[in-house]
Amino acid sequence: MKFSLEGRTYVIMGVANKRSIAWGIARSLHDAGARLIFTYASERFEKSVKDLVDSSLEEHNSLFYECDVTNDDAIDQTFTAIKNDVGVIHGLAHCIAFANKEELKGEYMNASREGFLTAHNISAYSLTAVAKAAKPLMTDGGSIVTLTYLGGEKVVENYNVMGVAKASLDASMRYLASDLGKYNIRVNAISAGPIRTLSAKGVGDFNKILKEIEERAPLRRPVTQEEVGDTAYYLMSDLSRGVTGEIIHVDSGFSIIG
Ligand code: NDP
Ligand code: KAL
Repeated sequence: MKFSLEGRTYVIMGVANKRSIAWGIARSLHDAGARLIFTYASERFEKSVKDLVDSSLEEHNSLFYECDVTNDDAIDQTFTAIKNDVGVIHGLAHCIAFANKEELKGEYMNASREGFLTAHNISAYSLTAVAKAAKPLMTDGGSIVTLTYLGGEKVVENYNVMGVAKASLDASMRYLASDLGKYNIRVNAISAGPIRTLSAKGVGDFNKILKEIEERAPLRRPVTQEEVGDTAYYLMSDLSRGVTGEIIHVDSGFSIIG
């Protein structure tokens, strides 16, 4: 039996489909009894997210809001609507990243100014923007969790501008943890190993990356959305009440191998 999250409400940002890491987090929090609020980038994803939730989560009382994180007004409107509809939230999962496809191959040096700014805007600044908007709703304290990748700490082929954006995301997470700790709001990141999601599709040679995990990671296998979901559950629950500003690697141990 899980440590119960009954009576608690969590915002999940970044469910695209059933393969999304955000969906692994949603299921884990739902299993622990939490109420969930889903946000998606545009109206065109509303039906697919609602259908997925309705068909997969038993006895849910989830709410749904559109929120394009590049738009400050949209962020304000979303969190104002959530405040009006539920009042208090206890945590937020930020599972959002984007870079233009052409930036995700070849040499980092060729990054364009526009591509660099797009990746940083959506993948890094958005955490700060949503943390600021969510803070007034976390009156009982809270836990903010973001998703990062090893490519922000070490050079990983093809990850390029997204690696630089993840380094910015990691630093943003630590500065936010420092700012928000006095309100009993914790901020942490999960560094996930490679998982085949819509974002991972068509970028780099994913099979080659997974093969290296199978050969070299201590656990000799890739991680799953469920495993990342359960670590997010730990970070959202009081089990992790003394943990903030931390990156937890859920990657079969790959990051320790030189
Ligand atoms: P998904 O493709 O399932 O999710 C990416 C999400 O980002 C989508 O839901 C997409 O929303 C959302 N998004 C993109 N742009 C915007 C925007 N402007 N406003 C709001 N939402 C936006 O991929 P993952 O589950 O793999 O990615 C989730 C997180 O996990 C990312 O931060 C990623 O970097 C990280 N990660 C992934 C790993 C992997 O191997 N898959 C490894 C380590 C980290 P929409 O579909 O509505 O456009
Ligand atoms: C080294 C790895 C191999 C892949 C290289 C780069 C991966 C970058 C991730 C980034 C989030 C992918 C994109 O932005 C894809 C985008 O250009 C096109 N896709 C889309 O627009 C789809 C439809 C939407 C849903 O995607 C988004 N993101 O909105 C990294 C691997 C091993 C690990 C991964 C995949 C890490 C990660 O950060 O996702």
